[in-house]
Parts: sequence; C-alpha cells; structure tokens
Amino acid sequence: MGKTFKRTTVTSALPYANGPVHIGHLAGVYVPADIYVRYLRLKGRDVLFIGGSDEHGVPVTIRARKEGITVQEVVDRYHNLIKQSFQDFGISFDIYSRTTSATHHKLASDFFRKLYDDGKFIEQVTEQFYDEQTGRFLTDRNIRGECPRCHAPEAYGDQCEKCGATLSPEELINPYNAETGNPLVKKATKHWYLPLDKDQQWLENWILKDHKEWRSNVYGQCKSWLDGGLRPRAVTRDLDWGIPVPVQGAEGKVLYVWFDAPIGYISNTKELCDAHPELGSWETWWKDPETRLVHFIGKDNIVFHCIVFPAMLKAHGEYILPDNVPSNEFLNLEGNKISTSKNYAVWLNEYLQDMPGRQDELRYVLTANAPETKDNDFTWADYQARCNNELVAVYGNFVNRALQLTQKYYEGRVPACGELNDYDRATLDEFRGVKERLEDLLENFRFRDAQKEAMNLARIGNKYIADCEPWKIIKTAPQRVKTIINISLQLTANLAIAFEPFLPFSSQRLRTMLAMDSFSWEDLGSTSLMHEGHQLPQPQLLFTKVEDEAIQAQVQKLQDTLQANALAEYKAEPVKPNIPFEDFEKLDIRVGIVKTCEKIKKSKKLLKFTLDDGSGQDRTILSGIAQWYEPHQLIGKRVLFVANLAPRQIMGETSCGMILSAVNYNGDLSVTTTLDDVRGGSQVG
Ligand code: B3M
Ligand code: ZN
Repeated sequence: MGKTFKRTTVTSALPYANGPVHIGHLAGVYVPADIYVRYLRLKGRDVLFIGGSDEHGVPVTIRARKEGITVQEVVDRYHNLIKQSFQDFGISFDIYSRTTSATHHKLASDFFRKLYDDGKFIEQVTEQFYDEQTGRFLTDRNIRGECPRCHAPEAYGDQCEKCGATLSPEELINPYNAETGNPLVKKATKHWYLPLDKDQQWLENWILKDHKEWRSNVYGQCKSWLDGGLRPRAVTRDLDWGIPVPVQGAEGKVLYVWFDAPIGYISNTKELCDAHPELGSWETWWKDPETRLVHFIGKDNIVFHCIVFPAMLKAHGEYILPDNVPSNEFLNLEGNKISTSKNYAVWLNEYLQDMPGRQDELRYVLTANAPETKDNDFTWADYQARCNNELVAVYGNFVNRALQLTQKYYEGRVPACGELNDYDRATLDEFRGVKERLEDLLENFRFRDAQKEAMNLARIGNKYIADCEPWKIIKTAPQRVKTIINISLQLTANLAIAFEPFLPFSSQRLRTMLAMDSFSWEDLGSTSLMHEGHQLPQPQLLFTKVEDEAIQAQVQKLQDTLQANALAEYKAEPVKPNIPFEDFEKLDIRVGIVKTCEKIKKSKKLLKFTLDDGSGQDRTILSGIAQWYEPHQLIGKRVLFVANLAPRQIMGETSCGMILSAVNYNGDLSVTTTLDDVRGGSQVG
C-alpha cells in the first residue's frame, strides 16, 4: 500500500469454455473488474484489461464426450458465446483470447520448461486409478464407487453426496469409471510437483505481513491455507487434452489446467502487445516493478491466485507478483445455488434475448447487490424494485426533468446561471465531495458503496429540482428558473461521468443527449461543464420501467428448471417388505363423502373433515393437507380413508381414521378418490 505505480495490469479469471456465462460470473468477477478498469481509463491511467477463455481441463472433455463432439468443437462454441456475452455487457477487455492459442501453448510450455531446467520441480511416481479399457487415468471426480460410510452405490472419488462424507478415491469400494462404468486398477505414473512447502516462509511474509489490506475473505482464506502448512502440488496430469509436458518421456501427459490457465493472462497480454506495438512490450506489463498487477477472481480461485501462481512467478524469477486479488464471494439465485450443470442460472445470452437493451439494469443490480464480503442472493423482485425505484424514479427521472425543461423553456439551449441562493450553494456543497469519496471507494475495490455514492448524486439532483419546482415559478421568476436549470444540467453532466464505470451504456446515451463530446474523470465535481448557449438535442428516456409480466416470466422460468431437475432426480421410494394376505385383510379402507371441511385454528397443516361413511353417523377425521387444498374444494368429494385405525387425539379433536393421499415426487399431497360415484361407506379392497 502507498506505493505508486506507473501502470496497471488487470486480469479477470478465465472462465471455463464448457458452458455459457451467467449472472454469477458477471457479479463476481467481470463487472467489478470492468468498473475498475473504466475508472482507471477515465482517469487517464495506463491500464490493460486482460481476459480470455480457459479451454483446458477435464470439464470440457466430459462435455465433449456427452455431446458426442470433439473437445475443440466444445471450446470453439463456448469461447465464442462467452466472448459475445462479455462484449454485449460492455466488459471492456483490451483482449479476450483463449488458452488454445499458439501463443499460449508456446509461452506456457516455455514457462514449464524453464522451471524444469532450473530444477524447481520435484518428480514423484504415484499409483493412480486407471481404466484399462479406455487407457485413461481418472481424476477424483470421475471415479465412482460404493461409499465406505453409508454404502450408497454412487459416491464420487472426492465426496459422497448421500451422506456428505469427504472421501479420497482409495476409500471407495469397487471403484469404477463414472463415464464408462469400467472397473479401475491402480497403475504407477510419474508427475512433476511444485514443492510449495519450500515457499511457505516467503508467502507468509508476503501475504500475512505485507498485504494486510487485502479483503478479509481473501486474507482469511490465505491464512488458513498457510496455517495448514503447504504441500507439494502436482502440475501435470495424465490426459490427452491440454498442453503437452515439454519433457522427454512425458508422452500422454499435459500441464495441469491450473498451471497453464494463469499463464494465459501473460500469453494474452503478449498477443495483445505484439499486435499493438504502441502499448509497449508485454514484458513491461508483467516484469516491471512499476507495474501494478491486480487479479479479479471468484472465491473458489483464491488459493491458485494468491499462493500457487505467485509461487510459479517467483520460481520463474522475472515476474512481478499481484498487488491485490479482489475476490468476491458467491451470488445465489432466488435462494438456490447457481449451477451450470443443473442449468439453474440466468444466462447472459438468454437475459439479453428476454430483456433487450437492459445491460445496465443488470450491471446496476449486480453491483448494488454484489457479494463483496459475503454470499448474496439475486432475486427478480429486487431487480425490478431497483430498476424502477432507483434507475427510473431517481436517476432517470431527474435527468429527464432537467432535459425536458431545457427543451420546453429554452429550446434546448443551456441557460445562463444567475446568482446562487443558499439552497443552491448547499446543494452544490453536498455534491462537491463526491469525486473524492468515489475515488477512495473505487481505489479500495468497494464498488457497491461507490455505485451508491454515484446514485446519491442523482438523489441530490432529483431532490433539488423537486424542491425548487421551476415549473411553478417560470412565469413569476424566469431568471431564477434559468439558474435552477443550469445547475440541474451541471449535475446531469456530472452523472454521465460518475456513472460511466458502472453503467457505460446509459452514460453514453446521456452524453449524446448532452452533446458532450469530451469528458474525463477530472471534470467530476465541476459546475461549469455545460456552457451557456450549448445546444442539446431532443432527449429520450434514460431508463424505462420493468413490468410485472417480464419479472413473472423470469421467475417462472427458474421454477420450471427446478421442477424439471426435481423430476429428473426423482426415484420412487423402494417398496416395503411383503406382507401376508391376512395382514392386508386386517385393513378396512372405505369411501367417505365429505360433508364438511374446515381449517383448524392454530394449525397451518390440518383440515378437519366430517364424512358420510354410510353408518348414518358423521365421522370426524383430521388430515394434514391444508397446504394443498382450500376446504371448499373438497366438500362433496369422495375420498378413500382407513376406517379401522384406532382413534387419535390431535389438537384437542378426536380423529377417527385416516384420509389417504398420494405423495408426489416433490412432497406435494393429492387426495385419493374413486373413478365413479360409489356410495359412502363402500369398502375398498
Ligand atoms: N477456469 C476456474 C473458474 O472458471 C478457472 C479460472 C482460471 S483463472 C486463471 O472458476
Ligand atoms: Zn456416503
């Protein structure tokens, strides 16, 4: 901290090219990184924003086998889709490349080779699970078998989903290949390891002593890794997809995806700088101590960026280390975990089809609700409320009033500012501090609070114009109105600047409406941005309301997915052990006709029935189905009930029997009935 840098290299995690990107990616990594970069650019700082797809690793190979296409086809498809989504959302990368590029293969390979030649690795032979039929070694996640604890048949090599036990593949009973079902054998294989235990000391000093300013979630995770003691980590894998290990006798082995992916940041910088000599040498952006390196990532990537990659860079010897690693926690969606494999997400490409032109709305909500310090929840209700109550009602409303009144009273020409009164001065005082506060927050990666500060500027403007009510005094005090509108237009121009890092699309629209051709961060706080007589074009609405129907459709879509997933996962309960016929005969099931049905006070679950059971006397039964039926729906219906169940006292009532309901796969109950109108008291059997 406190060190001044000449330039900044900003990277954002390289998403796996095994699926499209969703709002969790945007909120966790790409919007914050983009805000930061846009801010630096607006300040005139030298900055590069490096992105790209991570196209190696096991997930893309699994996807390819599942879909029956080549791995190259998988990564091509998703790389292009992801790249397009980022572009659509204004994520302003200087380059978005990919780890299958020739530049990357060479650079990553050379990087490995240098460490190898310098003796930085240790070699180790271990026994790994191997599928003799496919000739493949398997990763933990691809191994399944019987859980040694609960004996569930399909536990994973790293975890049993049934009992939650953390496992290692060795513990599984009868391990098999999850994809092919083939049994596995143990086979010896050689790999190269980065001896992280030797890095323990300097990493402790560097992180725990010298980077106390890192976010507490990042610092805390590093500390717990370091406290646990670092161990050597394998940096190669037995796999046929990836960057071949550039060592003799390493056929069939590739660099571990987490070894090559972060080097991708460097390769992509090289690709960019090689094509744009005006940016200088790529090495300046990675090796000059006057360059500040910042990695934006999600929380599951912390150890790789704070411990493993720095250890690699240090081992290489020529590189700078990250100065900060702002990592966010996770974003949930309507109370559930976002999941690519379960298709439970708001996909960016689908969002734009459903909500065309509303990029900034999503950026705004994701920042307002960013999981900066803890996991957070995205809900469509919150999205709608923030769009309508903040973007439309505050920011949009203020801008629209200022611009419309300028058209109405002055044919779109900026009026002169007259003498200020106390209220004007108080308003301007309030907003002058915004620049400093925004800078302080942005420099410290507090984007959520920073955006709040920008919105506060709009609130000041909105309140100012509402309090001054120029429309009421235009006849009586025309000079005063000129001043009010002038001040409002100055505030509007400030908003275009303050919001640029957060909401680039609407800022661009606003600048067009203000005919503002140059703008810079340094102008923020100025009250002379709009000169007297400056002609403004006809304004348009900056934001429009998000209607209920659009929100309901989105909520429905997610519920449909949950329902489809539940159905797909559903397996009928196993049948109970057989019973002799005599036992069955003991059961007396009958048809009853519902005479009355009512709710029971103090119980959300129970309904109280009186049935015509053919005996001439009413029979009372309590049944726990209030969640699924309104009483009136059941009156007159024929229901099946157990007639000879011993009476029971429930909530002060005697219940004589049990009404039979079917339990649906999701736990919903459905009362059973007969196909035809049989008499009350008829026996079922
Ligand atoms: N692809 C993991 C992820 O998408 C990984 C990040 C690489 S950053 C160098 O979460
Ligand atoms: Zn288990």
